[in-house]
Amino acid sequence: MRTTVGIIGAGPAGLLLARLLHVAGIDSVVLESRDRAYVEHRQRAGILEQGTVDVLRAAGAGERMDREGLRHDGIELRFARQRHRVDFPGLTDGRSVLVYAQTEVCKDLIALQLRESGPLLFEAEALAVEDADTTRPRVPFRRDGRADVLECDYVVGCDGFWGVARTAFPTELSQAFERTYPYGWLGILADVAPSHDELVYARHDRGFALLSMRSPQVSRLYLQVPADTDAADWSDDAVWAELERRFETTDGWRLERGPITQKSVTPMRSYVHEPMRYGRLFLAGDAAHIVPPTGAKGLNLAVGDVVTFARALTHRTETGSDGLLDDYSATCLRRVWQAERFSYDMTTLLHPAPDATAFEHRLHIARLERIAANRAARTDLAEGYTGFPLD
Ligand code: RFL
Ligand code: PHB
Repeated sequence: MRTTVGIIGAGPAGLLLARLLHVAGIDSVVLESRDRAYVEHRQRAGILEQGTVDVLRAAGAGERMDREGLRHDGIELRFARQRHRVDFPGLTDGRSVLVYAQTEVCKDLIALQLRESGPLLFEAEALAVEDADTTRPRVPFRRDGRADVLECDYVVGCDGFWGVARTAFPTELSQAFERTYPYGWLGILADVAPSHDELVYARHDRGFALLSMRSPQVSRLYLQVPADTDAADWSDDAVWAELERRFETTDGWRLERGPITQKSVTPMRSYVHEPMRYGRLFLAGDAAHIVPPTGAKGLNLAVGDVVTFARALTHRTETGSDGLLDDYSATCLRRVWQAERFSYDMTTLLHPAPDATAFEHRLHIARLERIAANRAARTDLAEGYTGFPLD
C-alpha cells in the first residue's frame, strides 16, 4: 500500500487529520488497531473549545454537533460550601465552550471518512515506523493475521500515549517531561438529568468532585480517588454519598441520583515529548503530550496539532516550501506548554494532595478566593478554559 500521509490511530487526532487532508486534496490512509465499536464508545473528554468547534464545522463535521451540542457560557467553582460562577463570554470577548462528547466527535468523523474520504482500516495494528529520517518512511502493520506495509511520504503518529510512533525517535534526540499525580478520577455515567445546567468544579477537604454531562438526560460525574483505586471497590451508593458530601452547599442545592451505567478510574499525568517531529515522522495529540483532565484540554490540544500539520503540508503542496513543516514542533509546543501550565494549575488548585502541608492547603483556598473576588484572576481562568489561540 502507498499513500501520501500514513496516519497511525483513529482517535480524534487521526480522524480529524484524515478529514482535513481530504478537504485539502491530500490522500491518506488511517491504521487503527481497535475495532470501530471500541473507538466509538470509549468514554473520554466532553468539552470542545470554541476553536475546536470552528475547525470541526469548517471540516464539514459540524452538522450533528450544532444540533446536539450544549453551549456553555460558564462554569461554577465550589469551595467552602459556596458557589462562584465564572462567566466566559463576559470575560473573554464572547467566547464559550460546547459540551459534545469525544465519542460523538469520533462517530461523526468515522461516518464522514467511510462515506467520502480515503481508507480507514480498523483492526490494523502498526508495528513500527521505519526510515523516518528518509523521504520514504514505512509503517509495517498487521491486519487479519497478515503482515503488510504502508509506504508514505509522511507519517503522523496519532496513536495515543501507548502507541508505537514515539518509539521511532532516537533516544539521544528525545526529551520527556513528566509528572504523575498521587490521585486519579473515578468517573461515572448516570441516567439522570444533570443537577446543574453548567459544569461544577468542587474542591472539598475530602477531595475534588466534578459534575459534567453528556446530554440533558445523562450526567457524567467524577470523584478524586487515590491513584491505585479499583472502581469495583466503590458501590453505587458509596459513589453517590461521596458526591453529595463534596458538592454540598449552604443554600440547599441537591444532587439528583440515578442508575449508574458505567464506572472507571482514570490516572492523572502530565507529559510532554520534545521534539514532536523527527524527519518525516510527526507526533500529534496524546502520542506527544498528556494533560490531567481538570482543564478539559486533551482533545482540544490534539485538534490544534493536526490543524497545524494539515496547514503546513498544504503550504508545502502549494508553494514547495518546507518552512511550516520545519516549524511544526515549535509551533505546537508553544500551545502545548500553555495548556500544560493551565491544566497543572487547575489540578493543583482543585485537588487536595495527600502529601500537601496545611500551609499549601490554605494557599489553594486563598487562590480560589482570589478567583472568586477578582475579575483579572477570573479572566485568566476563563481565557485558559475557553482555549489558547492556534497561532
Ligand atoms: P487517542 O484518543 O488515545 O487515540 C489514539 C488511537 O490510536 C490507536 N492506536 C493504534 N492504532 C494502530 N496501531 C497502533 N500501534 C496503535 N496504538 C494505538 C488507539 O487504539 C486509539 O484509537 O489519542 P488522540 O487522538 O491523540 O486524542 C486525544 C484524546 O483522546 C485525549 O487527549 C483525551 O481523551 C484525554 N482524556 C480526557 N480529556 C478531557 O479533556 N476530558 C476527559 O475527561 C478525559 N478523559 C482522557 C480521559 C484520556 C484517557 N486515556 C488516554 C487513557 C480518559 C482516559 C481514560
Ligand atoms: C467530561 O465531561 O468528561 C469532562 C468535562 C470537563 C473536564 C473533564 C472531563 O475538565
